[in-house]
Amino acid sequence: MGRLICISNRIPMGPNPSGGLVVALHDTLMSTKGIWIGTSGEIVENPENRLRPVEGGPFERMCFDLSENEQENYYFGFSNQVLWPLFHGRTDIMEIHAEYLDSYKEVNRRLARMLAEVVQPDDRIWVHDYQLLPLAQYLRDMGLSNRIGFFLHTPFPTPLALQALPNGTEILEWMSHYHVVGMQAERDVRNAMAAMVELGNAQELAGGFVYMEPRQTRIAAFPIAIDADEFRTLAEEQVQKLPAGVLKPERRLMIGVDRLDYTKGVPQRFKAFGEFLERHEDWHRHVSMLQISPPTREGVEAYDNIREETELLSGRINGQFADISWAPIRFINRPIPREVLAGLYRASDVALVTPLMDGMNLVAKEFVAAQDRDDPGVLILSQFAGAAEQMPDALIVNPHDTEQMATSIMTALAMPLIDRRRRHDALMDRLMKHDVAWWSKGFLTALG
Ligand code: GDG
Repeated sequence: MGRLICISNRIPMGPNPSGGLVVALHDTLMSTKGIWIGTSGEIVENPENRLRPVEGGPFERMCFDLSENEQENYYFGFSNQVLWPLFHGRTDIMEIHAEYLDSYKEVNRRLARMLAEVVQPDDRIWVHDYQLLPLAQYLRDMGLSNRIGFFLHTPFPTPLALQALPNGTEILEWMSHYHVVGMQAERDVRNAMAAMVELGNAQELAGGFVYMEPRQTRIAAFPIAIDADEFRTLAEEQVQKLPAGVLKPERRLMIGVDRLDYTKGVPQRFKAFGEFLERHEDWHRHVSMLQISPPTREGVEAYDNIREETELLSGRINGQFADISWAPIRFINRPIPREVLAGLYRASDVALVTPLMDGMNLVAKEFVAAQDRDDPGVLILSQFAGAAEQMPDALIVNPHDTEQMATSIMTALAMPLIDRRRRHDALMDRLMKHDVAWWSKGFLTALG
């Protein structure tokens, strides 16, 4: 059998992978013979039209550079100011410009040409995420007939939302060139299927297949996951090593971990905590929230705005409730090493995972995996995270409903051990069965 060629926008250049997609693919490639291809992260004046090998590492990697223009228009432009908001239900903040789309297509075409030089006839190709949707079509244009699959890490929009993008149906045509299109959740499969049929004149067939002349594609859910066993071991080791002062015996800890992104519902979470503190003066000084939010996509206006909004809110809540020995919110805008994160999850009593829309959300899974089975913490999870379909034993909340979230914080903090254990056992059971190996095996089996 040929190799597995995984392609994603970025590949990790350093030795310690972090981030959802990166960790999942790393684990997949460790167990399969394959190559990982993506951009290097370097911006150069005249990018070479050739993939170059990346030295070292446990498996083969190849990369290419982007020009400044491509970074602006393909990456920050069409990928992150059109597709990302569109796929997360934020059509109101899309920035539609013709040069964004042109560059998006051009980078994908350029990548297809470079790939055609290295792909062999029996290789299987696995394309990842919204930055690379047209890749299969351009590879087909170059005459490649390999098995090609696509996995979307974000949600898929409703047919109505898709119409906010001029020529949005082109996305459906791009998708039709893959043998398999993998989604995170059943809701995304339903949206994609509906869009194909209603807007793409396609025909739904049995077994999750859809026919768009002259090809058929399978659309199915493959919920991404983590190596729960490995993460639990890491958390067990690391909780011992947390620096003094992180934990206080008289104080409960709530944790939030999200890239600083407007989809993650951090303002809603802060407001709910403010509401909780209004309601429960007896909890002042006895609970604090640790919010870790490393910045991403800096320079894009919507990201500058979310940073300002969250800084303002956390400042206001701290100003209103803090006293000389306690501040309710610690808001950290830097990345924290993965192993420290694992220890922090385990040391926390409650996790707040409250996105307004999220493909899956691996933080929810990491938090559960990190818990001590004998004294587990409680997961508060948004109904709009893909993870909610698989994690009904979390406390499911609507992040727009501040009062309900404040009540859920109280429920979580007061939850008896027997209930915490019952919920945790149920969540952990599914995490162990449906781990990252199950995810990649499921997709690759479907790809054939
Ligand atoms: C996309 C989709 C989908 C976060 N802060 C730090 C840090 N992280 C790590 C977390 C987790 C990962 O980043 C975030 O993954 P998520 O799944 O929560 O969210 P996205 O980054 O938006 O990922 C998402 C995912 O792709 C996979 O398909 O689940 O829905 O949006 O692993 O732990 N890691 C370190 N320091 C930090 O400060 N080391």
